[in-house]
Amino acid sequence: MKPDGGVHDQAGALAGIVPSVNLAAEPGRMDFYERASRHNLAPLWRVLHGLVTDQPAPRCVAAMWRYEEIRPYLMEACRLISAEEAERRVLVLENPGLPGESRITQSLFAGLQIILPGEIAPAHKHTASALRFIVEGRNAYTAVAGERTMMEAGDFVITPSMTWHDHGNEGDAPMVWLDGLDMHIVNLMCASFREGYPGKSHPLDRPEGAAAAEAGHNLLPVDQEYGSQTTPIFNYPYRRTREALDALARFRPADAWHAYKMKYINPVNGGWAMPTMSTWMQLIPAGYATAPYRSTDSAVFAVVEGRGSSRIGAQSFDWGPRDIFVAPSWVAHEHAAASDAVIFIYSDRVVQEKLDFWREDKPGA
Ligand code: GTQ
Repeated sequence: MKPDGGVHDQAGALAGIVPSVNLAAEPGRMDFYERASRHNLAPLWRVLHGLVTDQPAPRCVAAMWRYEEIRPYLMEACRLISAEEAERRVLVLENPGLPGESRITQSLFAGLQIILPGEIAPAHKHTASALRFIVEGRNAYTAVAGERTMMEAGDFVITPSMTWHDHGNEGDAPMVWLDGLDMHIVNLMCASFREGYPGKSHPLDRPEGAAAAEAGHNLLPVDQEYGSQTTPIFNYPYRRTREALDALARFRPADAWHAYKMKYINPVNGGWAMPTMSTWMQLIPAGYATAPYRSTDSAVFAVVEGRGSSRIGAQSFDWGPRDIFVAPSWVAHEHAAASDAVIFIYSDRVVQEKLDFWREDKPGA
């Protein structure tokens, strides 16, 4: 709901007027507004409180996509268009509060990408960074900047800004992953570039596993310079993430708000793995329920294992493996796990932190 929604409704023809404006005096000002608008001038006082809101006023709403309901649409898309013709055969997860905008939150994109055996999604590069969170399948690769990584369910794979990337499926079953992209942030700043590669696949010039060897073991090549703000690790495999969470849960008590929630980090600087999207993996043990929590970063949740339910504002969602849901900015949410639940999460928190916007709240704490 808009913070000034009630006033909008009452004002009728004077839509846009906020409580600070004397409604009775407005008709006498209309001629001024009209003449000013011809000089590309507009009165701030009519829109001030809608621009500078008392608190976050997300248009994005809580929503869930059940994998078993949407998977048939992915399969149907495969009968209608090839990965090559589509360039990226993706069904966008559109927030119901933002229809037609290709947004799952106001700042972030989410889509499910499907590649069939033998297909290649051709190489391109763009300013937007992408994360891939693997939902289903194995023996498919993504190639980023001349190095391939094979992907499997639960892996978190990164395509940094302006790196050549193509995807291919060398297995015998469909491969599906969740794409998270920051192009809406890029476009807010009008900073987007894109280029297609003049061939299906960009040449490989590094062996598979090179990035993991250089940066995936808490060691970095001495004297190596890093110019990018994105982690040099481009696949965080599920097996190791799961092991870390398991090991943590064996000796630490669960956090009241997060249970066991670990952030993916860039080993070069200890910060978030990506410059525009924060990413986590969360373990909520069977029977555990988290306390209500809210923060200014709207977040996307992708369930890997387990079943449970989440209350987001006034709504409740029952989820299981491969379901995806979204919690808007500043709307309190809490999760209860029926069985050990593992959930991948991404949001724009890293951007908000850099800009000194980010806030969290633990109601009742
Ligand atoms: O794989 O490069 O879902 O460029 C949207 C835009 C995926 C990709 C998307 C993209 C890609």
